[in-house]
Amino acid sequence: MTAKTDPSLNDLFLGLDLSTQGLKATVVSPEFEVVYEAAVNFDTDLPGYGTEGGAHRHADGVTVTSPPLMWVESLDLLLSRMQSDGFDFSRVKSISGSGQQHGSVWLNKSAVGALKALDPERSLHSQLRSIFSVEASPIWMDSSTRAECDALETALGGAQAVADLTGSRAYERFTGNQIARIARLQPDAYSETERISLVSSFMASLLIGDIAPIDASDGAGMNLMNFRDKEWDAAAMETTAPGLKAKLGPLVPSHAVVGTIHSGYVQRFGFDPECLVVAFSGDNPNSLAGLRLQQPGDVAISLGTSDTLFGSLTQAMPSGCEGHIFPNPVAPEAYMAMIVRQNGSLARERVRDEVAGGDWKTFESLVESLPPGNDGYLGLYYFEPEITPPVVSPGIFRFDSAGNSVEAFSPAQEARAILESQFLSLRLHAEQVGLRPENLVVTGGASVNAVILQTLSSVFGKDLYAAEKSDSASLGAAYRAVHGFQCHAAHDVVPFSETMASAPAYRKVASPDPSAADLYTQSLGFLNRLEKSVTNG
Ligand code: 5FX
Repeated sequence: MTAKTDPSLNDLFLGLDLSTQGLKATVVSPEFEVVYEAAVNFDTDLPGYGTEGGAHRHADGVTVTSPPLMWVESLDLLLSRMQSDGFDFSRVKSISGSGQQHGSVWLNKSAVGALKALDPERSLHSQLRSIFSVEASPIWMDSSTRAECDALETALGGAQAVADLTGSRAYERFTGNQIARIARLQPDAYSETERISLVSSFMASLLIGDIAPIDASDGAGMNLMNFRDKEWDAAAMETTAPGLKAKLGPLVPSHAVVGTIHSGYVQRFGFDPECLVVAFSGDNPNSLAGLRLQQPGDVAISLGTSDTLFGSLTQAMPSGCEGHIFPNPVAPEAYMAMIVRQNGSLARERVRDEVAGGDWKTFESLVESLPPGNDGYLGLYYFEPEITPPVVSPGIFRFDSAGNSVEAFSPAQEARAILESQFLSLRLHAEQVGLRPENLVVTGGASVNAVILQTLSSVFGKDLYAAEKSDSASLGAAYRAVHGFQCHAAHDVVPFSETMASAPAYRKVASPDPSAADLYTQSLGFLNRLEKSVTNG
């Protein structure tokens, strides 16, 4: 890195993450030390909006929305809290951010004027309450658009064709399908809409006081963008809604600077007037940066309510059945692929409760009492409908080594079976979208459990490293703020590995059992056949 692009020691970089449940700030120093954090919880800090988990679940059981004005007010509240803490905004060189993917913010003709005219003497939400043409923003949990997904796949030549074009088959939560539904059901609101932002680009808009462009990584979560050339696709747009291109505006690379902070924040909070705002992006692309996945083969597994696996790759293999391909937010020539398994921690905890009375130590002893491979017994545990592989009707399916159905497992077989089948399934589907981990990082709540880590490492046949912080999206936004700042100074794309060169190394938490590696590799085909026999994919 040239000295010109290096930040000075006094500088700070701010990452914001607007998740489903709240808004979080993470501030890092140029050495990547987290020096400050603050958060707002939508339900408890802004109870007037009446959200549960940050969202409104509608009576039809499929529509899920959030009020965009709540997101505006949360920014006011977060910055005010930082001010009360004595946070020195003048040291912030750049800001970037993360937003829950797929959600949309619908702005009417008054929005640009209101954003430009922000008055530091008044709260943001009092000035921006009438800029929305749709006051309930559909978010990623919404699954009301099956008809629109079918229409898109029919128009473009099927699920694989949509995936080949946009990186994912048509998904209910993807923004284009949400737009198609609103355009059909609320035509007046659609025609009053001047611009449609993503949650991420909307938050950047609040900071620059103008409409910020959508970045290509989050743009790929819309089923509207050609994920290879990073341009809106004319056929997808035409099928989705009339005159859509003008309402979406341009796309920019994720490292692009989209503006400087609006003067209202300079006057009210003491920001440096030259503080840069780097394009905001989706939470998963930000997590990729937050977990420092820098080269093909770097893969992260987040063990949470749902288990997510994502990584960087150069050859994209979009699938009409599963997974998503997005442009990589920190390496414009590369991609990221992502697999989501709905039955994650809650499924593990449910089996633990049944076989070990809720005690992890007992569960661990049960798993360890049987050899890797479970003597050929394999179980598939879908307590909830599953995304990968697609399972509509929940159920549990147990098999012996010949693939015959088995009524029940012993507690030890059950304990080992759930871990092995979950992790084998992650590996199988990752390989099917071209992700073959070389360096494996684990994060999320379950990443403190030794037997889970050991099994994960053995199933993938790789050493396993742990990220020290679990909120990788806001941390990734702060890292991207540094990266965008450096790219801007260099007038070029600075390799993210150079940006992160001085970041501390990860801690190794497990090594694979050498006796198990071949066994697990051979089990992948068996698992694939069993999954296909019980799923819809
Ligand atoms: C990704 O495709 C998702 O729908 C979720 O991970 C959301 O981004 C959560 F915010």
